[in-house]
Amino acid sequence: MKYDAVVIGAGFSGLYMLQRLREAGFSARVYEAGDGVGGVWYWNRYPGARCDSESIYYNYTFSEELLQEWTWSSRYPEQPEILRYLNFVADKFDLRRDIQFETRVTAAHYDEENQQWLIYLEDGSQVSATYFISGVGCLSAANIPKFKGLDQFEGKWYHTGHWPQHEKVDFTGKRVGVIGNGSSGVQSIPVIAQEAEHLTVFQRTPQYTIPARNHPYDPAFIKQTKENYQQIVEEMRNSWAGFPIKPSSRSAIEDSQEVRQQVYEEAWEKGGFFLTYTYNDLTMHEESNETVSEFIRSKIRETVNKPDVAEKLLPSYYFGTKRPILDTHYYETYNRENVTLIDVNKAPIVEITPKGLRTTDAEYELDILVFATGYDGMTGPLLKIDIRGKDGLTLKEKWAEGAHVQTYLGIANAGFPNFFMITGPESPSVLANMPLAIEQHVDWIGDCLEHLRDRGVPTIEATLEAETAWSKHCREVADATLYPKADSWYTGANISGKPRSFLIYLGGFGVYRHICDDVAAKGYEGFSLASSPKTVS
Ligand code: N01
Repeated sequence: MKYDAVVIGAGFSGLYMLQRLREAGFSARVYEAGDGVGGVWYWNRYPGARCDSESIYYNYTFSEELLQEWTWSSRYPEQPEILRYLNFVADKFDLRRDIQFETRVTAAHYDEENQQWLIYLEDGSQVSATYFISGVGCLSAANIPKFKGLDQFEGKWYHTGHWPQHEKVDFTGKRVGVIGNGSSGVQSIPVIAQEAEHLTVFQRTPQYTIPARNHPYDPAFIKQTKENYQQIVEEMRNSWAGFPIKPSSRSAIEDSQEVRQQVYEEAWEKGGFFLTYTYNDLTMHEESNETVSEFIRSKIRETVNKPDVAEKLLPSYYFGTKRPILDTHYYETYNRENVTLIDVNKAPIVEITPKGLRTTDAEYELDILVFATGYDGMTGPLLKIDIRGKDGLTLKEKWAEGAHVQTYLGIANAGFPNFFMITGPESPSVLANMPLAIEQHVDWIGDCLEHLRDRGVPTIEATLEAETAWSKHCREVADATLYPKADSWYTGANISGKPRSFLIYLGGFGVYRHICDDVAAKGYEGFSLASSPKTVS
């Protein structure tokens, strides 16, 4: 079977890409490993999973009708509601008929002679397509640390990103262990603590988290938002992170201690990510960062009753340089009698035993173990697929070749014609409002394919020069900030053996959008538009 385009994944990316391709008259097929749409919102069903972008902005904006028809219940809705939204979208645009579920793409090889991609599926079948588009997401390759003895564990264990789809995990009366306290751990720990007989949290690095202060939406607010959506969307598109929030023009150290305290207190009371917007240099300068980092540490000391537990929860990295986290009663959870916090930085995990988990200090008996240990971010999901470009070069080899992974605009790769990544490495997406960032990529790719078709151009490929320059620019922008200093999935430091590299464009979503538009306006500057595999214009 031959399609114009094959897309992997039926999450936010794959669904809109399919819709955009169809609207432009391309034939397309989406392959999805799960048995339903939703992507991360299909897989992440752990207790407490919810959105941490305000829902009124965390949706598609391409259809005014859709914006008007869908109404979010609250500021940060839970996973089932977001999954319902994506199902609603799939139904509204009749997307399912072009999606093949329970089908994993194992390989995609570029057939240079015929200028097409050969796509191999897990069931052994194969299809071909002119364009190969990845919508695999940035956080879909689970990181399950290789602890000795996991296969001997007599209890049940789960990773937050692969939570059982059709059965409820019952923690009642159980001794539960959670390893990890990133966004997934921080969301699930308070909920599991309410149900479990006892919860032991194994923490390696303390994290800063901010109260979400979720609340149902007032119907008057929803009405006003819907009436003004086009203006809001315009603001989102031109902003740093894809939200209609005006950035501060002040440095944190321009204000006196008293004024700063008041600014931080107000943002803390509002909840959500307002704290990150209080000053313009929090992730730029150590001195400014220390003011907000210390403010959150003071809140932890205030909230947690036992000083020794509070002490263990105090983070020391620069706030904001790991992905900021929103919580609902996270620090308060450590005041419960049935919750114990273990510092595995001091006493590392040695092994999983048949009865539980052993650190260098003690053994903890557990019935259920939850890995909230995150993901091999950005490159991980792509490298799980055997992707081969020209001359049989694999993506793995290409990205291992130089000192750094490099891409052009986070969308394309030299040596891989007609292959597009939605929210790939070196795009700003993971620091932006994800659905909006996805829409921007999908629209850009859709426009590009129409451009090629209208001009009879069979292939497009990023040039090595453009890719190298983009990658260098990304690193220069990042190096002017504090971000690369943190050990996180942003830098790849969370995966043992993964080369350290900061793979996010930090120039801002609005700026990036203009760069991409400019590239297109200049006839796809930095790309080779070829009339045959060997000809480069
Ligand atoms: O993963 P993480 P996550 N031994 O990498 C620990 C998005 N998201 O799934 O910090 C012991 O942040 C690790 O410790 P350390 C969001 O973008 C969004 O929580 O490396 N501990 C850390 O505590 C987020 O950033 C939402 O020292 C080990 C934790 O596991 C991203 O997904 C909700 C360990 C991993 O934290 C990933 O979040 C959830 C080991 N060997 C997620 N290995 C929304 O709200 C790892 N850890 C939309």
